[in-house]
Amino acid sequence: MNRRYININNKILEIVVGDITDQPDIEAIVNSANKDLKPGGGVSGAIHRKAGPELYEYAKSLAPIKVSQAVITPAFRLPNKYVIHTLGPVYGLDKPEDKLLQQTYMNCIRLADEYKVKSLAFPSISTGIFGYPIELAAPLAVESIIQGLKETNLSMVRIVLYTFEDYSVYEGVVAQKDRALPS
Ligand code: AR6
Repeated sequence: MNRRYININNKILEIVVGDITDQPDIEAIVNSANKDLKPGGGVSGAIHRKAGPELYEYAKSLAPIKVSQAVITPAFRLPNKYVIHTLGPVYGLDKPEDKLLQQTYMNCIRLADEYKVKSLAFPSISTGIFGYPIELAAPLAVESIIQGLKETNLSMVRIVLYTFEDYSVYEGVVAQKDRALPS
């Protein structure tokens, strides 16, 4: 199994194994960016490669961004309408990292909602180059997204995990939340 969802007030939180740049049924994808919104590596390298050079041309006028801030651009050659660029906390450097990570997710969801986006896909923010241990980041990500779904008009949020190992960490968190939900 590499896909699972839970129902939050008739809205969906879904986790999948995949590539954030290959989510054609989703209106907006989130870029785990650097403060200058440059292509970089990891998720942001993949997003800029697929979107084309127009993305950086457009995004650079919005930089620099602060930790947990979110900004929105068109998605250019990606199969989505928008890219929401955000800056997650660097583990061990930006404090308090748990609050900052939660705010990062919330600011993306609120910005998506302002743009009337109904479906949004996140990568696992800060758990690559920024070094946030995924076991600590996953529950914060899932809790923030559940809160965001409750507070906004979004109807679905997908978390796209790059590896089965990362997916199984999130799967454990989602399974626990599912058991705690009223049936
Ligand atoms: N689709 C989905 N997930 C991915 C993909 C992909 N194509 N590629 C990597 N991941 P990272 P960060 C996973 O490093 O830690 C960048 O250079 C990856 O396995 O992209 O927030 C920026 O420019 C990991 O679990 O983001 C910043 O400088 C997760 O996505 C900095 O890295 C996040 O990995 C941001 O670091």
